[in-house]
Amino acid sequence: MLTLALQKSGRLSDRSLALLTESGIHLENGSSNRLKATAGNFPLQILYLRDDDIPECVADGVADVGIVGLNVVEEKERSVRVVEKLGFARCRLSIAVPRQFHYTGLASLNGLSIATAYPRILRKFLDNQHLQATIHEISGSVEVAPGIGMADAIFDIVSTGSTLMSNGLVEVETVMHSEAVLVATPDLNGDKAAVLESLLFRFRAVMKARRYRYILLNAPNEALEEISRILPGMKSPTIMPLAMPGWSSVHSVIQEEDFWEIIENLKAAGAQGILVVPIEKMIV
Ligand code: PRT
Ligand code: ZN
Repeated sequence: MLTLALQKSGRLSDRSLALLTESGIHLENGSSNRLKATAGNFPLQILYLRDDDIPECVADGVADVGIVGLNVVEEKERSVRVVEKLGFARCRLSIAVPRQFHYTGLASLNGLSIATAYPRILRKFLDNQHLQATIHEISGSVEVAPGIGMADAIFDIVSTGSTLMSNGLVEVETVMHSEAVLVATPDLNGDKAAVLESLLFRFRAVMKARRYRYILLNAPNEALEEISRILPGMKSPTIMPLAMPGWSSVHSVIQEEDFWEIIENLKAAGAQGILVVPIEKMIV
């Protein structure tokens, strides 16, 4: 049995649970005020914790693995192994200054006081850049610190940037990029390591499928060569004759990020009746 620590409630919770569900893992005794749950059909137990406690619990072996933001892993400096990036809760940790501040580059940070809930990550950055700034550690609402005269600048999580903007702040340096990651105790034993491998296999199949789409289209036979060039597929596209002479149906797999460009090229090459559908799992 493997023990997985998840955030109890917050920005990581829904997506972490969705990843389990899409991986075919169903949790029992999942009532709302829960501390623990077990999976009915997979050797997995869930511990629900605050995200800040997850690196320590995994490092101490209270949980074997956990899902937490990379920013929290780096800040806590516990001995855990990052096993996989999970592609959600993406954000960056940046330094921001008031709009009226005349920022001309890193040297402008010398002598400032910077408010943050991530003092260790900020300290490392300042030391690496040989900058002298004072770190003012606060735990919440960091973005209000310059407005109330508590600090000159802030170092905080940015996603869309709208929190900074509504507080009259401008992002001037991005220090790190973060996303949810799967972390593990460094020395998992044989049985637990095997369960982790099988969990990872499922997570990877789900994550890969999310990045791809299945595409079906009809095309005149003379366009097939060009269309096969546009649609490489996992090996090569599947081509089947239609009942109508001179026409074929083409099936393939495309990356979501290339979607619009590919569709335009396909139409220009003569494709018709294009259907694009999600893929549930993808094992290559
Ligand atoms: O209660 P618990 O301690 O478990 O949760 P928490 O309140 O500490 O964390 P939570 O749930 O807010 O965030 C969990 C993780 O989500 C973070 O550690 C990040 O890894 C990730 N994440 C992704 C974010 C954001 N995006 C985000 N936008 N965490 C926080 N924010 C906040 C940020 O602090 C700022 O106030 O959103 C604001 C900025 O957002 P924009 O869109 O206005 O730029
Ligand atoms: Zn937290």
